[in-house]
Amino acid sequence: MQGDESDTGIEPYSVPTAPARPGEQAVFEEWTATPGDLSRPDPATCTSDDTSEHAFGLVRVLDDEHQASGEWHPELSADDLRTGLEFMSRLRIFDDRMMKMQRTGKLSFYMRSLGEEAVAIAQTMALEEQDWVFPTYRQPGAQFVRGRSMVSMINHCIGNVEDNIKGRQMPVHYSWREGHFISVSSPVGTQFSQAVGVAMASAYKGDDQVTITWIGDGASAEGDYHYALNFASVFKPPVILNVVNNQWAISTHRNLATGGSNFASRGLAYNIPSIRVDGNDFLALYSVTKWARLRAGAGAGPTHIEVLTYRAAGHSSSDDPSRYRPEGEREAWPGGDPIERLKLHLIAIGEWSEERHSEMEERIDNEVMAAYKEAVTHGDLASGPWPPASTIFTEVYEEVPWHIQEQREELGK
Ligand SMILES: Cc1ncc(C[n+]2csc(CCOP(=O)(O)OP(=O)(O)O)c2C)c(N)n1
Ligand SMILES: [Mg+2]
Repeated sequence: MQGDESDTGIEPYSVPTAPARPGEQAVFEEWTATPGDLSRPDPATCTSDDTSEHAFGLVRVLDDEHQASGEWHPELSADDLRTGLEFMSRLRIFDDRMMKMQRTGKLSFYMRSLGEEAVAIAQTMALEEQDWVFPTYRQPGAQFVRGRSMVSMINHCIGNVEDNIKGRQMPVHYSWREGHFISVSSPVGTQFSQAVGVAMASAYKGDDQVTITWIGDGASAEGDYHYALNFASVFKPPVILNVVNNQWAISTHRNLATGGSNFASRGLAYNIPSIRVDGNDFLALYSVTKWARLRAGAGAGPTHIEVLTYRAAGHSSSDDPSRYRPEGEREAWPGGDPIERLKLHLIAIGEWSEERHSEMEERIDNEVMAAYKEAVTHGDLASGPWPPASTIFTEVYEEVPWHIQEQREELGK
């Protein structure tokens, strides 16, 4: 859609729209990138210029026949690949069950990672345990990698007495100190600049702690993204900055955030090595993140990554994507499905089977149901018990401000 033309014939503004809406044919640009197209530069000495092809291209390891090749092949063991497959399946099955709980009134709200499971799982697996994780609501999967129990996650989603953050956050806005998993922020984008600040602190203190953070394509249109890139560019802290381009920001198409250009290449303008990666290719995503971790650990500074993927589900339990997306878009996505692709790769190299996969799914589903049953022994949404009302006022301020104190006295808690 174009704005009114002035007398000079110059269009004063343009408002990009989605390429297809309901009732139209789902369209995606064809992917021409194949594994082996792009070299893997030395992480310690790589400059931003060395990554110009990586920022406009696409790092892939898995091909259409589910074989892995190219310089970015991470050479993970079959055990590690099976672990990744299990974590991704766990996240999908957990999400599926929790969404059903939400639909039957047992949870107030829910957000799934459907189609994007590789993002948090592969990328967190590529880190060290001590590294800081600054997620959005679309990376709860990092907690599975770090060993958080499903019972503890469900306690949070229900907001019962065992919720580790005592009902102070919306469901799925997890916070987990033991896993270095920083509280998910409802105002989108804030975590990006905070992550750079924490990475600057790590560098200052000389810790071997790298920070990883993610932002959505939509949220990358906010100032926080640019502040973060500028500070990262100037101070070169050990940080991994990911833009998860899943094509949609609720009902807004990703081209409204970029005007149609790509996300990865924006990092080049900030002199930060920048790479675009197939976000549904577990091996490519692991490999690129490991490379960024090596750079950060070697004192070579930040890496900017565009994770190219597709949000297969609605934005949240409050959303109905059939109102704004064409039918069949998920099937038309050139990157396929991350779980299916890793499963077929493992089968292709003789390390997995459909039978083992079904058994694993059944085992996980039973675990999720058992975890839910255990969680509700600590209280459910409808009848509690919930954290005491006094916790509205505690554990936030070292010294409680007078107006908060006044409100507490008014409530009598
Ligand atoms: C500062 C701010 N503006 C708007 C919102 C409402 N909101 C929540 S999520 C969202 C879309 C974000 O899309 P994107 O960044 O692409 O992430 P995705 O949901 O696709 O992972 C919006 C507009 C918000 N939470 N915070
Ligand atoms: Mg998005």
